[in-house]
Amino acid sequence: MCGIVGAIAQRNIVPILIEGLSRLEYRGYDSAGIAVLNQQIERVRAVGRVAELERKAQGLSSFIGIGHTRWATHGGVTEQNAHPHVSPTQDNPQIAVVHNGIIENHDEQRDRLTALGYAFHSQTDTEVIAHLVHYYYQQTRDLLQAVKLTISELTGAYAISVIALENPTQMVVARLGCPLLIGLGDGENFVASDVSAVLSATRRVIYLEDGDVASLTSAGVVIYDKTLQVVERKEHLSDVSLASLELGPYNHFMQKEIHEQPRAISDTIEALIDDGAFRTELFGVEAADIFSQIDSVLILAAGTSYYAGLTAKYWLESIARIPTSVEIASEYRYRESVPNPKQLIVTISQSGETLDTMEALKHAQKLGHTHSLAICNVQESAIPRASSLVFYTRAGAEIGVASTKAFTTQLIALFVLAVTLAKERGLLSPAQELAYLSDLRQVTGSVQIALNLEPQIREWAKQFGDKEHALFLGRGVHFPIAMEGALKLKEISYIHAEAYPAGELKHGPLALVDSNMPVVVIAPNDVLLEKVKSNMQEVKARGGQLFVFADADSHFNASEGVHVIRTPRHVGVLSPILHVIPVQLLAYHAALLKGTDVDKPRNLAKSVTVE
Ligand code: HGA
Repeated sequence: MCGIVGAIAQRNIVPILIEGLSRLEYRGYDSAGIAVLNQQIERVRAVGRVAELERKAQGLSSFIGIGHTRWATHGGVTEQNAHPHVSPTQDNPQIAVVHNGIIENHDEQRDRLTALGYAFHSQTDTEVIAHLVHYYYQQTRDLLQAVKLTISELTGAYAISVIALENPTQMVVARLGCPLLIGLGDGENFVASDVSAVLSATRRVIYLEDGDVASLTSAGVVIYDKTLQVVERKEHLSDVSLASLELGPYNHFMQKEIHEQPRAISDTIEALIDDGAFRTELFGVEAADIFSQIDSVLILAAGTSYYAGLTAKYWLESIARIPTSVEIASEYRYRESVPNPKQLIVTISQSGETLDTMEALKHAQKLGHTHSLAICNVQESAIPRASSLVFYTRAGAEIGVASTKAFTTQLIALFVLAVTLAKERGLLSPAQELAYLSDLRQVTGSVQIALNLEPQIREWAKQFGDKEHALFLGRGVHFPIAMEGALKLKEISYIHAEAYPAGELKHGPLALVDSNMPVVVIAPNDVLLEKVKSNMQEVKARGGQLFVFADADSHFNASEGVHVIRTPRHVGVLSPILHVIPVQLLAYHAALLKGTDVDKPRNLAKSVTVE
C-alpha cells in the first residue's frame, strides 16, 4: 500500500527521502514522488520504480520535504495522480500533501472547492486535502490550524504529511485509521508510515494514535490528540534491524522469508520453552482474568491470516473444547451479528494495521465485546494497541507481499493459545502439557527438514509453469493449508488455483479434472488419510495429475499420474505448520518459472491499509 516519509533537518534531506521510499517499496506501489521546500515548492514525481524518481531528483536539495509511494485507489496510475499533491495551482504551489488512505467524501469536497475557484489536476481523492489546507491556511496563516480544520471536514481514513511554502521550518502530520509514526533525531525529525523508512536515520520512534495531529520542526515535536489537547506519546526504540530489510544471499524476500521460518518459529516460542510451561501471562497481565470469563472465541482476519484462523478453529475446539468461529474481517463488520460479551475476539494481522481487521475489531467493540486478543508481528501497531491482550509473533520484518513466516508463526501463536486455554479450563494434564511442549520443540527441526525438499519441489514446479489452473485438496486441519497453498500459487504465479476439502470433490469440482489439471493433495498420515486416498483415486480415474505431499510413514507410492513427495516425519497436531512449507516452495518456484515479480505481485500490496 502507499507509503509516506518526511524529514525536517539542518542537512539535505533528499537522500533520506529517497532511501526511505526505497525501504517502503516492499509494500507495493505504482508511482512515487517527493516535494521539498526552497524558495519554492519543488516537486518530482515518476510512475514506476523509486530508482526512476531518484534519477529525476538528481541535484535537488532541501532541509524539509515529504515523499510518497502510491498504490492507486482513486484515479489511474499516472504521474498526474502521483503524490505529493499541491495547491492552489501547479505553477505556484504553496501547499504540498502526501496521503495514505481514502477520503470518502472527496466528491462533495471537490464540488465545494471547485465552487470556491480551485482547479483539480488529478483524479485522486487526495487533491481535496491539498486545496482544503490551502483554503484554511489563507484564513488562519497557521499550518497547524489549517490542517486541524481540514481534517475536521474529512471522512474516511488518512495519514497525511503537509508542508507550506510560507513555513519552511514546520511540517504538520495527522492520522486516522492509517499508520503514521514520528522518528526522533538529534536536531532533526522524521515522519513515516512504516518504521523501515526512517531506520537509517533513527531508531527512536513515536507511534501516533488515531485522531492525532502533530507539528514537527527540526528542534521538536508537539502532538495533539483528537480533542486537540497537547498529549505525550510514548517513545519506543525500534528493534527492527536493517539487516532484516536486506536480501542477503537470497534472490527474493519471499525465498529469504521461507527459509527464515525455523528461526522465526524458535524465536516465537523462546519464552515458552524457557519457562517449560504454557503460561497464561504470555498473552498479557489480564489474560488469566479474561480467559476465565470467556465461553467462546471469534477469530477475525483477512487473507493468509484468515487461513491461520481457520486452522486454529480445529485446535481450539479439539484441544481447549471452546466453540470457535472464524470470519473474514471485511464481512463481519458489515453484517448484523449476534454479539456475545463472553466471547474472546481474536484478531490476526501481520502488520497490526490491516484496515479491514482493525475496523472489524472496532465494530465488535461497538457491539459490546470487551475481551480481545491481537496476534500480530509488529510491535506497538494499531490493532494490539486497541486490544486487551496481545501475543507478538517474532517472525521479524516480512517484506514479501506473499506472507510465509508470518503465517507459520501465527499458527504457533494460535496453537499456544489453544493449549493455554485448555490449561485454564482444567483440560490439560501435566503429561499432555509436556507432550505439547515437546511437539513445539520438535517443529523447528521438522520445518528445516521440510525446507530441504526444495530441489524436488523445484522439479515439480516445472509441471505447473504452463498450467492455467490448479486444484488443492486437504481434509480436516489441513484443509486451510490447502487454501493457503492455493492462495500462494495464485497471488505470486497468477495461476488460478482453488482449494477444496477433498470430500467435496465429487460435489462439483471433479468436473474440472482432466490431464491438464494439476491436483495438489495435502495428505499427512492422520485419521483422514484413507479417505483422502479414496478422493485421490477419483482424480486419478479422470486422468488428473496428482501431486501429493505425504508423510514419511504414509505408505504412498508414486505411480503413473501420481507424484509423491514425503515430508520427513509426522509432527502430530502441529502437522499444518510442516505441511505449509512445501506449498509455499511450490508457489515460489512456479512463479519463478512464470517470470512474475515474486515479491511484488501485480495489483497487490503489503499491509492492506485501505478498505
Ligand atoms: N487514495 C489515495 C491514496 C491511496 C492509498 O493510500 N493506497 O494505499 C490515492 O489513490 O492516491
